Amino acid sequence: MVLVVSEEVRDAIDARRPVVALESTIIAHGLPRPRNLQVALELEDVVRQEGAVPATIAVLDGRPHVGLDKEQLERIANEDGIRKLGHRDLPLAVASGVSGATTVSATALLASLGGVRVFATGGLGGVHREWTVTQDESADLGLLARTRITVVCAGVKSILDVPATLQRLETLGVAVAGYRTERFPGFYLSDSGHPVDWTLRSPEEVAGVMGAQDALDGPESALIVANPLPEEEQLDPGLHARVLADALHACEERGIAGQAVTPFLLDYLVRHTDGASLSANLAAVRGNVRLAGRIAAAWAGA
Ligand code: PSU
Ligand code: MN
Repeated sequence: MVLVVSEEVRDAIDARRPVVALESTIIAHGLPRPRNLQVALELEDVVRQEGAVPATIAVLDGRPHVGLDKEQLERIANEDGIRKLGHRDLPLAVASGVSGATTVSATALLASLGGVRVFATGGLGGVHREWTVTQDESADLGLLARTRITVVCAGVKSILDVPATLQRLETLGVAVAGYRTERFPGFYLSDSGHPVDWTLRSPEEVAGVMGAQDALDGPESALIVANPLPEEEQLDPGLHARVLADALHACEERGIAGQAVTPFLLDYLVRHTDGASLSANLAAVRGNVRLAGRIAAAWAGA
């Protein structure tokens, strides 16, 4: 088995204690140094405060890890040349012995292989604007259509075409529920402007849906729990609209494509909002990680 599950995570899974998977792309490619390491440690702490075990996921020297120690987290945060790995990159990274941070798609796959059912992130990837020209749709969506995992997120990144992404999730058969909201969250914004069909109001209700997924035994698809950040912590919507328009323009002008698009846009927003988008991003991730801890606890008790 190439997968390395840390002893703490393995013990928790064996004893049916709560575990929350965390992605590493946000650490290596989504946040500036040295803030990224502080955040990585803080997120693990939030999971622990909820009585769950954190399992940050990454590939180190060709070995996929579920659960990192402090030294390993430091490598992901500070080493140069840490690649960005979607799920399709995993065999290539393993065979060539490289180190990389995992996106939502690779994290969800490794978490599920390691026996972890609950996963927290900031915002999912999805269908990019200009999709008709670039065909850029994050591999996150296809993987979530094939993986039985519960993902707590603040919706999909607002740099995307949100209604097209919601449509793709419907087509792919991925369950989506708002957490205590009838509106689909907008990542940096509490409300993307689009409704959700289902609303769940407690960790126990989420665990109930997870149980129903297993009982129905349909396709191995995910459950997306869309958790909005509180309105008082969101990015100013006017500022968001203005800077995002500039960011998309700059991206096109510089001919940025493929895997580089998402990190470029997120970084552009941080730099042109005086860090306000970073605060909103972190607030969203923190809230998602906390909720994921509670859901994992409810699931372990179910
Ligand atoms: N959410 C964040 N920051 C990030 C990402 C999500 O707050 O950096 C990452 C996730 O790992 C997600 C990836 O899976 O961006 C999507 O990239 P792409 O569009 O290239 O699939
Ligand atoms: Mn992409």
